[in-house]
Amino acid sequence: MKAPPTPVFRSALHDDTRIPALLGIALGVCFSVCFATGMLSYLIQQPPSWFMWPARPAGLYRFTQSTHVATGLAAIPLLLAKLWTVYPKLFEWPPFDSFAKFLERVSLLPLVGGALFLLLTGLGNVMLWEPWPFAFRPAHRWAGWITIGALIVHIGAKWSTTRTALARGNRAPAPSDAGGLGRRGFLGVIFGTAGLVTLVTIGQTFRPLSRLALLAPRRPNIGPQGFPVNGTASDQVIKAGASPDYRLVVEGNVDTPLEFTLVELRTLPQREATLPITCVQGWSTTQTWRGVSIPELLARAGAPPNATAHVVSLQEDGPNRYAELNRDHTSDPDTLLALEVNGEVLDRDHGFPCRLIGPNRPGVMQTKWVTKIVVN
Ligand code: HEM
Ligand SMILES: Nc1nc2c(c(=O)[nH]1)N[C@H]1C(S)=C(S)[C@@H](COP(=O)(O)O)O[C@H]1N2
Ligand SMILES: [Mo]
Repeated sequence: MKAPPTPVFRSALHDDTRIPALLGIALGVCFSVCFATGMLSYLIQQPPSWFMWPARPAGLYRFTQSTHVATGLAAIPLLLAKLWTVYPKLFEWPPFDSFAKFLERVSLLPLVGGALFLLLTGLGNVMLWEPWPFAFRPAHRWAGWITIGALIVHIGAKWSTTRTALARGNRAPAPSDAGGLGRRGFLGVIFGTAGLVTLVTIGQTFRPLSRLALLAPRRPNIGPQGFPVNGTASDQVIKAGASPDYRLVVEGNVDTPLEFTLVELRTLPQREATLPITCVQGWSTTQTWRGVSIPELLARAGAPPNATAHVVSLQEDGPNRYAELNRDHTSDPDTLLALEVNGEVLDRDHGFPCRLIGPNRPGVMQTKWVTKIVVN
C-alpha cells in the first residue's frame, strides 16, 4: 500500500519526546487523583454495605472534593497541550506494525475520548451549565472507569519510551523553532496556565484567595448571610416552613415518637459548631451553626445506640430532599439540626426552619428545610 501524502507539521515541538513524557506524567497524576477522589465521593453518597464514611476529621471531604475539582480543572490546559504536541503521530504510516502496537493505538480512542468527556462534563457541571441530555453523575463516573482502564494500558505501552525520554536529561537537544517557543518556554506556558487556572478558582474553597476567584462559579462569601446558596427555597417550601402547622417529627425505630413545633425546637438544649458546607461542585464555606444535637434528639426519642437515620425535607421533589445519616454521623454531637447560623435565624434559602449540618459531609447530604427524621 502506498503511504498517503504526509502532512507538514511546522513546529519542531511535535518531534520532542520530553514534552509529551512530562505532560503525560502530570496528566497521569491528575487523572489518578481525580479518579480516587471522585470514586470516594460516589461511595460517600451511595455507600455499599462495606463502606462507612466517618464524621471525623470534619474537613476531610472538603479537602478531597476541592482537590478533585481543582486537579480536574488544572488538567484541562495540560490535556490540550499534550494532544497538540502528539497529534501528528496519528498520521504515522504504517499506523501499526504489530498486534501490540495495534492494541495501543485502539486504546487511544477510550483514552482521549474519555479524558475529553470527563473534563468537559466536569467543567460544565461545576459551571452550572449542563446542556447534555444524560445524567451527569453516572456518565461522568463510567467515563472515569473507561479512562482509567485505557490510561493503565497507555502507561504500560509508553513506560520505556518515557523512561528513555527522561533519562537523557538535559543533554537531549531541545527543539528550537526559528522564532518559536523552545521546550522550556512551551512547558513554562502550559504549566503556568494550569497554575493560573488554579489561582483564579481555588478561592472558591480556600478563603485567603477568595478575592482571586474570578473564574470560580461561586465565591464563598457571597449570598444571604454571607455565603452561597445551592437550591433556593420554592414557594411551597417557604409556605410550609412558615406555617404554624410546621412540625419536626422523629419516628421509626424509637421508643417514643416525638413531634415539635418550631417554638418547642428552640426550647430544647442548643449546641454550637463551626463546620463547613462543602458542595460536591468544589466550593466550600465555614460558618458557625447552632441547633439541636442529633444524638441528643435521638436519645430523647429512645432510639437504639448505633441507629442510622433517614432525614426528610419539606421539599416535594428534587434529588436532595432526603439524606441518610450513618451511625458515625448520628452519634457525633456536632451533627446538628441547625436553627441558626452566625447568631441569626437561618435564611429561608439556607434551610429555615431547620437544616441538617454535620461534620465531614458532602453539601448535598446537608438537607435543608427538615421536617422528619426516620430512625432505622
Ligand atoms: C474538569 C475536570 C473535572 C471536574 C470539574 C469534575 C467535577 C466533578 C464533580 C462536581 C463531581 C461530583 C458529582 C456529584 O456528586 O454530583 C465529580 C464526581 C466524579 N468525578 Fe469528576 N470532575 C473532573 C474530572 C474528573 C476526572 C478526570 C475523573 C476520573 C479520572 C473524574 C471522576 C469522577 C468520579 C468517578 C466521580 C464520582 C461520580 C459519582 O458520584 O457518581 N472526574 N466530578
Ligand atoms: N432540601 C434540600 N437540601 C439541600 C439542597 C437542596 O436542593 N434541597 N441542596 C444541597 C446542596 S447541593 C448544598 S451544596 C447545600 C448548600 O447549602 P446552602 O444553600 O445553605 O449553602 O445544601 C444542600 N441541601
Ligand atoms: Mo452542593
